[in-house]
Amino acid sequence: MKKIITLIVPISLLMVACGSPSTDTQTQLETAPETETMATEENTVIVALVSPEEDISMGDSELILEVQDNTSGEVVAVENIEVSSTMPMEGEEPMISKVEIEPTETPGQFKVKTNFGMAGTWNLAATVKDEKYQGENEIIVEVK
Ligand SMILES: [Cu+2]
Repeated sequence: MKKIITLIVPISLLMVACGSPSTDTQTQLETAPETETMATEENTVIVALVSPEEDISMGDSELILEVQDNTSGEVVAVENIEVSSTMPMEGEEPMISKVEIEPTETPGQFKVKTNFGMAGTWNLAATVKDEKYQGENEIIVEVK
């Protein structure tokens, strides 16, 4: 009889021990993500290609990129963006093109000069580092 009792007691202790921490985790999950989402959505921007709207040809190219609020799509007047222009190549190093960026008269819009040396898919990797706004995205360009 004594043996059976000692076996039952440790099991019920284990069940109690497993039960209480999981309720703690649940309350933490309910509060934490809410504040995180609010903080990032307010400050996240993307860089979008606004011109040219038509096909882009091989060779020297002049593009207009615009920094936009990730939620509303409105132009955000940041002062600087970084852009790299690369083409992934099968079995080789990616092709990398020189990129020149100048601000335009419209705040939040930038003139980007690059050279697409080959027809196909190019990636423009854009980064915004601003005191208030942050964003990083890729613009895929199909060069004809
Ligand atoms: Cu290539």
